[in-house]
Amino acid sequence: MNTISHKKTICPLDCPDSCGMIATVVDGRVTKLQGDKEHPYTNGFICRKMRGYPERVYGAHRVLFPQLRVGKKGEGLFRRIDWEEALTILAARLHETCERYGGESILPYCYAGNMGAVNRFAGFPLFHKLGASQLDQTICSATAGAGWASQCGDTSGCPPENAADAELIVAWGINIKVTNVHFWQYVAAARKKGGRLVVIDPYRNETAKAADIHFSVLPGGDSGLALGIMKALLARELYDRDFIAEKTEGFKRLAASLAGENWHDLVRESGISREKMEDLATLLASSRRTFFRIGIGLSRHSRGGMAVRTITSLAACLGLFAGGPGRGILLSAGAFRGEKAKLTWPSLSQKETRTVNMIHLGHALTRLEPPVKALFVYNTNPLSVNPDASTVRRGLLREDLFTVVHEQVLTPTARYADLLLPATTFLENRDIYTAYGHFYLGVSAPVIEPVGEARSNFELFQGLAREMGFTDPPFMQSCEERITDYLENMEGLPEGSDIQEIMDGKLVHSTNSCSDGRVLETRKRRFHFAAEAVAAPPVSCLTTAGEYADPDLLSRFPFRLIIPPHADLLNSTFGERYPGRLGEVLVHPDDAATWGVEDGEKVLLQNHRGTSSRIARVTTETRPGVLVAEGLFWPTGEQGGGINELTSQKPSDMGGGATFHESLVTFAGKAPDVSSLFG
Ligand SMILES: Nc1nc2c(c(=O)[nH]1)N[C@H]1C(S)=C(S)[C@@H](COP(=O)(O)OP(=O)(O)OC[C@H]3O[C@@H](n4cnc5c(=O)[nH]c(N)nc54)[C@H](O)[C@@H]3O)O[C@H]1N2
Ligand SMILES: Nc1nc2c(c(=O)[nH]1)N[C@H]1C(S)=C(S)[C@@H](COP(=O)(O)OP(=O)(O)OC[C@H]3O[C@@H](n4cnc5c(=O)[nH]c(N)nc54)[C@H](O)[C@@H]3O)O[C@H]1N2
Ligand code: SF4
Ligand SMILES: [Mo]
Repeated sequence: MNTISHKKTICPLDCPDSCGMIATVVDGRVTKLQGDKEHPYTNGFICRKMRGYPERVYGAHRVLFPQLRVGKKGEGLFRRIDWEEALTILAARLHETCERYGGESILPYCYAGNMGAVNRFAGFPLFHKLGASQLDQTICSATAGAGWASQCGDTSGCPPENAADAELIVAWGINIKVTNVHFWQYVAAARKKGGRLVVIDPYRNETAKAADIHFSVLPGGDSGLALGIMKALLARELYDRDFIAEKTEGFKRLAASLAGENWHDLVRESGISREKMEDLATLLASSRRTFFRIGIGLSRHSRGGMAVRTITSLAACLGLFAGGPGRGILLSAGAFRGEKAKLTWPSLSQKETRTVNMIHLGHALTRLEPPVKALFVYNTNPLSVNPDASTVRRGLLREDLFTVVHEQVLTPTARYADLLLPATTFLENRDIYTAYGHFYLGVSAPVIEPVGEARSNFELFQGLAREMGFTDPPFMQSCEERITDYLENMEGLPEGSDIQEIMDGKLVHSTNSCSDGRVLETRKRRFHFAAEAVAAPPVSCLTTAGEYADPDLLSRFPFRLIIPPHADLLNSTFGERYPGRLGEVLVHPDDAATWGVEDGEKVLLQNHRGTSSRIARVTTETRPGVLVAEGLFWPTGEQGGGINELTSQKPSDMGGGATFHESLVTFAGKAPDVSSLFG
């Protein structure tokens, strides 16, 4: 007789939806994952990526035991060792590296493969103790977060549920149907009542295809667009006077600055005509209930922080921060705030050490002085997700670099490991999850025993610290203790919350929610149109377009390339399902005709940083001059590198985030046909 059970768990992936799930376990093996019907936001549904997760847990790509490299770097050939030997080698190597080159020669590199708060930050205490280089985790939301904070302080977003009563939902730089699928239920509910969906995005993505109106803004053009809309609102005095008077500061400065912006520049930079901007202003002003759902995608530009600043300023002009039914603004929930130090333990460090911006990994591994001698990668796949991947690859090839990778599957990065360690999946470990797209928090317990010899990030680092002889209290904590400690005094937890109940799996909704109009009532009570204390320039305005404004590069590489997520991948996770797949690049028919690109043809995209192959899809879904390559697939070497070989280490305007959607490229081996110019 089989033993069958159904256990609750939470999706750990870096996705705003953080779904509640039910795992079916048969004889100790997970056979099925389904959406939890009792989780109000998940509503019984999960995406197709995660429905297939059990195959990943037991699949051929899984790293099952510790291994030492036997082949050349990058070849992916290893021999099996046991954990005892692995920890002995690792502890000795880290001690030796510290002694010979100093703690800063160790670079930890991690991100959000697992969003659980404990496992995500599990290495920080040990690296503080070792005096290692610190990692500035900028790769995703740092720019958008800095843009938001400069205008709105630490105010939370509005709950997505508000959108169900909206007359107008604006999806601004977010592909809801791909990256935030559960939000669609509120769009559908609003539309049932006559509401409309506006999408602002450079290409006709899945969400734009399903929208009522699509504004095809130029990549990096949102500040131009939002400024134009505000200019039109102000000219006709169509703004929320009461809200502006009661809840904001600096409006006059914004008005004066807007008067100085000229329409010609705003139209050129946004790619949207003045008439369309005025129409959109009228539409927004006439809607009593508007909800802005803002994505992170629009911030991956040289003007990314400014894009968020101008859009939040527009939202403030419309009074959306007042919240209420059908009204609101959501970029990132910010629903719960625990003390991060209880996860990372900076008090363990004995001196200040250098900080490396993670998007500069290529530089750090090839040029940084004093050099990085040991790289410890966990919870991330930098060779696929980091900008300027060819420089990262050069770094990983260094013979004098000792690379440790703790992974679930043999990723492109894992192939370069000197020491490869097996990691558990979320089904095999405990953790606590908040979400950036909704307002619930939950703790999940292991659903199955670890597969093979896998160990969680937490277990790995606790074991390694003890192997290295460290007995400070944080290294002696159990996972339960760390979670309980983190939950104490967490902002957003309802008063009188029973921590034990949460530990046992009770789902909690945040009290930071603004559905009753309290959005600006956290610490900093007002919206600041003029943010001089924290950001320059102080008021929203048109700033430089970075690489897209570089005449030298534009002459050689005339296409703007954006690289948004793919529905079948989560960043680079699940790449193992599509070995060698190139992915597509969307090319407008006019460009295809001029450059002689055929639909279905394999094209080599190229710039001064690298090359990457894609299959051309000729379509009006994109604008002329703009190429769209969805997804971070795992192509093999001969086909050119992954798509991030084309992106740059240049940081955005705020927060040190990446400029993933700002690469100029050309088609290698092709030239434009200009014969029509000569009649
Ligand atoms: N299926 C799937 N879901 C995911 C992910 C995934 O890889 N796959 N990734 C997850 C992660 S880590 C994150 S951070 C989120 C990110 O999800 P989003 O917040 O949605 O951000 P992006 O996906 O980068 O881009 C969203 C949209 O922004 C558009 N865009 C690019 N440049 C501009 C611009 O200048 N202006 C405007 N208006 N739009 C622009 C892109 O074309 C894209 O359609 O999604 C998460 N969810
Ligand atoms: N061109 C371009 N590049 C991008 C983006 C883009 O839009 N365009 N998006 C960027 C964004 S938003 C982000 S957030 C980053 C994401 O970058 P990453 O955080 O690297 O995300 P993933 O590609 O999902 O890789 C996570 C890896 O962690 C592993 N993993 C999962 N759980 C665990 C665990 O518990 N322990 C250990 N040790 N490993 C685990 C997974 O197997 C997976 O290989 O990529 C960025 N890169
Ligand atoms: S990836 Fe997102 S939508 Fe899919 S199950 Fe996880 S949280 Fe839900
Ligand atoms: Mo992200």
